[in-house]
Amino acid sequence: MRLLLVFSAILALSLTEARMPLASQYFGYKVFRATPKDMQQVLLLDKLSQNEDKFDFWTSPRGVNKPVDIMAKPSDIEELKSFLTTIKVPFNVMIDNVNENIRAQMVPAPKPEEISSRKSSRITFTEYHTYAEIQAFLTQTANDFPNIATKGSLGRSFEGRDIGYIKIGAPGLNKPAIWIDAGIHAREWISPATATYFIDQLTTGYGNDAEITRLVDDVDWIIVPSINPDGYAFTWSDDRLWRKSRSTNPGSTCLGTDPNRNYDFHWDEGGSSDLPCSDTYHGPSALSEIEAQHVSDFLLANRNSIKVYLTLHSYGQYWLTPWGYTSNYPSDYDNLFALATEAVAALTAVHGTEYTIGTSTNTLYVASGGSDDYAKGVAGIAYSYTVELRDTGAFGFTLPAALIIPTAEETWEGFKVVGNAVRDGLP
Ligand code: 0X9
Ligand code: ZN
Repeated sequence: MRLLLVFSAILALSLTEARMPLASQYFGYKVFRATPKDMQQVLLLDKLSQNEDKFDFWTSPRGVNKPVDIMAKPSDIEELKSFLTTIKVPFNVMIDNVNENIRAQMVPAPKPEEISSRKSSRITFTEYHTYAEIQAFLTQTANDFPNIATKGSLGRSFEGRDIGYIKIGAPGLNKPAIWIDAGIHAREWISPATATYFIDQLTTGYGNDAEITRLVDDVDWIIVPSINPDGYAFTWSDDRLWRKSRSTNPGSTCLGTDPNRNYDFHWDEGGSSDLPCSDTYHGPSALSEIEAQHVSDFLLANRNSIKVYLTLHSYGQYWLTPWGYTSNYPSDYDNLFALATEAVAALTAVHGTEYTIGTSTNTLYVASGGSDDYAKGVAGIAYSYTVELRDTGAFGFTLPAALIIPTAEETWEGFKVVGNAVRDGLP
């Protein structure tokens, strides 16, 4: 017995050690919440956020009295604190040791060799899953539910990963469709987890739940759980807090473009960076990213059937409408707002989770080149939403796996409202 204990202790130790680079990468990193009190402070924080190497802004400055979450490495903590003190911005510590949260998120921790191959096909919602597991789940779903589910591919990523999608819908002609994508920002892990939950609900509920049966009979659901697979794989293998794609940038050693600044609608018109090392780099040209090209091709090819475009992000609990490139409102904003209000009411009814509804620019900040703006502005999909899932910063990107189910189940109630509205015919 004793020997067994010793043996499992050694095993646990060696597993932790084998994963050391990732497991200890963020040791001692802290996330501070700074709340600017006037416009000058907002601008100073914004300037700091453009110093791309120094601090990782988990959220961007949004305005007076709007909190900004900033991660600092141990050696920069004092500098950040003294900067905030000098410019008189009140702040507090939101996350004391980022590494602790990351470790907790990776339970059970996969062995390094499992990261790219772990292929449990039956997905669970009590832990986060790797890219390989998510793709295997799509294949398995298509096999298990051949009458209503088909797996397809948008194409391959920069590093050659398949961008799998699943179409869930009973056979029928001229059905309206809903598009849901997830994982455009690699570190927002709750997003793919929530998308896979939707796939599970739609398939296992068909024939068992009257509402879901109607939603699958009358609507086609196109769900892409990982539209930035290289970035997502990288968050498992190398850097848990990576945000962008993993493409190379000529003339720079920094990799990646922010895919949500890369779309070809008012591209590079504000809120994106010209610097390849920045987390909001817009890329060398519009649609430079192969992943964004694949999404664009699919949306354009199916623009007549897709009635709603939904893209899952985190965090902040916002249900956002276009536009993100301008503070102007779209002409049909009232329709977008009405549906969002109904969806959020259903979402909030589950656990009391509150969401803010509004246009991206007016609720968050200007950020041009977003996929939501492209879906509406170019593909002509009138109803386009970015949903920023839980939480409001207590865990941020390091949301515990125990919160996958509460998050996904409340969001699903909101998404069913959208599904029913599509079934009924949107205004
Ligand atoms: O900045 C973003 O890309 C999104 N927020 S996140 O914290 N997940 O990065 C918001 C995008 C809103 N849509 C547009 N600006 N088009
Ligand atoms: Zn995001």
